[in-house]
Amino acid sequence: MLLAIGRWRLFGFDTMERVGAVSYDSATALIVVDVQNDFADPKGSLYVNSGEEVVPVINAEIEAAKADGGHIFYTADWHPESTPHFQTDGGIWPVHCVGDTWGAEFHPDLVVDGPVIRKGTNGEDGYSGFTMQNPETMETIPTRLAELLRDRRIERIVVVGLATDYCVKATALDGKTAGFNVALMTDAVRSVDLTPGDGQRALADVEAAGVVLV
Ligand code: VGL
Ligand code: ZN
Repeated sequence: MLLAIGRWRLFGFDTMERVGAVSYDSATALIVVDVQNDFADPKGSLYVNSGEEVVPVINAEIEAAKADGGHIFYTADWHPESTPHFQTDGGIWPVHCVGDTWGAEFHPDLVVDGPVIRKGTNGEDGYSGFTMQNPETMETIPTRLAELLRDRRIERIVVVGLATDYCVKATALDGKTAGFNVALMTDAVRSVDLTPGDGQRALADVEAAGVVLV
């Protein structure tokens, strides 16, 4: 296990450290990545093993963030019916999170209370909550997330959700690139594991990039 308990000081919480846990304040945001039915419900088309287990863990973080004046943002995978992201159009994924369908809805038990950033509404592709790619030109297009965070003077982000090896990883890495301090809660993520070990490798990759594992 890649649990890094007690390393929170690295993340810039010198005065409010809680060992192995996150403290929130007005400069800190929880980023809840893609906790949607297609990933988090066993009936979902791209069900992430044990995906539903993150919901109560994330709800507890949402309550902690709210209690301490932190911010909460949500991302949602939001695809058109046809996209190069899907196997049906040459991609690698089963059809999932098609906009305005049950699969794209947040898990019914997730507490949703904050801005939602939908990725791919204009047919863009990509995993990160911060950036998307135009599938034809491969041009990188920012989402609204970095701007919304900077508008609120947020310096630190805590990334949780689905899936560790795709959207969680990409969001954490892009958060670092955008200049935020980034933490990832390892008990609040689950992985697709197309190849066994992908989730663990993703955690090692983000840690190597300076993301603090909590
Ligand atoms: C994701 C695969 C395809 C994710 C999205 O949210 O991690 N994974 N689309
Ligand atoms: Zn997707």
